[in-house]
Amino acid sequence: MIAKVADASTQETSANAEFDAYWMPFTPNRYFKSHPKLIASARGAYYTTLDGRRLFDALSGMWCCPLGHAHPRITEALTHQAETLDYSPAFQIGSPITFSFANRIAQLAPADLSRVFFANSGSEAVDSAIKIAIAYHRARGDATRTRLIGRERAYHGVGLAGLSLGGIGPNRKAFPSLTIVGADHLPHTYERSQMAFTKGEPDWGTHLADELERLVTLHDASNIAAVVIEPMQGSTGVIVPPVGYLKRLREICTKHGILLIFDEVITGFGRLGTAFAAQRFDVVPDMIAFAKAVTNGIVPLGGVIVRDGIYEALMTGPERSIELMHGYTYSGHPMAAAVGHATLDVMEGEGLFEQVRELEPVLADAVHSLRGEPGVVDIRNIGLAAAIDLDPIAGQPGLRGFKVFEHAFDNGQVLRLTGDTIAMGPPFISKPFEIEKMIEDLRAAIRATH
Ligand code: PXG
Repeated sequence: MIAKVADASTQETSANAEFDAYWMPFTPNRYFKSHPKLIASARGAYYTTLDGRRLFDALSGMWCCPLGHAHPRITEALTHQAETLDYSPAFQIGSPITFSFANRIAQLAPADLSRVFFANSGSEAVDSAIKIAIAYHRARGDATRTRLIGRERAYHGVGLAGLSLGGIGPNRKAFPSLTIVGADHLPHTYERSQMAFTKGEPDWGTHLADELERLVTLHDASNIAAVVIEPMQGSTGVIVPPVGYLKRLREICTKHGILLIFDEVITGFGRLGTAFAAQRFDVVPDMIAFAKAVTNGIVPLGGVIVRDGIYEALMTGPERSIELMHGYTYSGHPMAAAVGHATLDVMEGEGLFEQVRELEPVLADAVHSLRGEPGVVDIRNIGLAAAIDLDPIAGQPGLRGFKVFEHAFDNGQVLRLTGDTIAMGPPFISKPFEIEKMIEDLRAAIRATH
């Protein structure tokens, strides 16, 4: 089929051959290709569309660009590294920049989480953490510990392990045979009747951590390798953990010898005002999976930070034998390490974790001022993350959220949509007035689409 080829500088094409080949991820492809939303460039906290409109980046890319776009320090690091060492093999050979970057991440991590395994995405980070957990138990003679515990409403990426642990029904629906046998799920902690419009951590729901005891009784601790948890559930709309919930999970895991893995792909590197959510909630997990903001989203990078004892337990066998049969062509990519260094230079040099803490009440006050707007049924926030739930249009779940998202896109900002939930995670470099404007523009979108 020869589709109509239109001028790409306008967004008025309905069917456009240019769009045929690219199968877009997590996107309604047919709708997009007749209603394209195209970004031409980005600088600071703003995108520019092909037709020249400026849009506020209300989700920091996809939670991954907290320093904004085209940061000169990052651009410089990228250019310099490309000219110095653009790639070197990841297995059996290393480059100093990867080692120094791992050291730096380890320094930011809590307690004795001091070993860093690199991957390229959040999905791979989760896969890697799970393989390390299972290998660790096996190395200690606990080879039956292979079962995994995730949570309803969780998102751990799209790898087979993350899919199995994840708790988002529609993501799993088409792939029942691909989910790992043995992953069970804790209940999620969201109960609107108990916590609607809570600022920060809800008081209700701590008891839901005790459901882990029930799963331990069901499966037996001797079969369970790890519990994998997003400290704050991001993708399903900023579900903030109940007060004390994560501490309780930690206690139960410790009691039963189960590893606790925090998936900090969204919360890692400052989103909650501390390097990791582990520090904000004062809970030390056994591993932290990270990605996204570690390189400000500019070069793909993910990884796992592992407690020293786990690494040590795996350092066995003959000196020249590989201790963990796992890794990626791009593990520890020098370009990613260079950009990661630059990202941390900026985060540390400009005190951006503190800045997030200063902006948190600005976002909280602004977003909670939407209470009472038509169809707003809940508002949640923590750190520089917030979400609102909209009452669905009868019989058409998701349509209301989509309309708000599109209205916002046409009127100055890129929000995040999941169903009838709108999420925001503005860049750390945002000014208070920009956060307030983001909310006022959202208010306008809510009113216009009601
Ligand atoms: N774990 C968590 C907690 C995530 O949020 C992944 C793993 C997977 O990462 P990769 O790099 O494989 O995509 C994620 C990804 C959103 C949104 O708007 C969230 C993600 C991705 C895209 C959009 O909520 N999270």
